[in-house]
Amino acid sequence: MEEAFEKTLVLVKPDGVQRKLIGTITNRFEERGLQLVAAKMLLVNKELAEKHYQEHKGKSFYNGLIKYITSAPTMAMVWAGEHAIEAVRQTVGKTNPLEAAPGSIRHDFALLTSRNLVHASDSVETAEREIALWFKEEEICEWADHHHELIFGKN
Ligand code: 3AN
Repeated sequence: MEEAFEKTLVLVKPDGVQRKLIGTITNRFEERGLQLVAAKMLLVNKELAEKHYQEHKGKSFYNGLIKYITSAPTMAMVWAGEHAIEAVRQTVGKTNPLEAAPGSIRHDFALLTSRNLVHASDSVETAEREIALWFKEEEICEWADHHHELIFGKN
């Protein structure tokens, strides 16, 4: 596998915030070795919601999705690490919680696609677009992870 230090956007959506799962969800990524480089809580406005979910415009669940993501605060984060995009998607689990692997967040804490707790970028291009949409450059805190060699060391 090619080495790739990546950043990815993660949202704990309103269901995750309301159910007090921010700590549990954040813990999964920290324990796996990923690095938190940005975080903020915000009440998402319609404009941001529509830009974020632009690829779903016109789908049957689109209006409900926009209504939901704007209904209560969301916790937005940027996580970094080698292959962070794939690793985070794996820890989050498949879109439908009933198909998500045991041990993934969506399997362990959710039952429905429409309330699947977390969003995570699905490609390098999407991650770049989404991070730029949610965070200003100065809100990203690059910091040296002293565990780097223990987590990403190569033999
Ligand atoms: P993922 O979040 O796993 O990348 P997407 O991008 O297909 O999945 O969907 C974005 C979000 O839209 C999902 N997290 C979910 O909240 C909602 N969604 C997707 N498909 C459906 C559906 N069939 N019914 C209701 N909500 C859906």
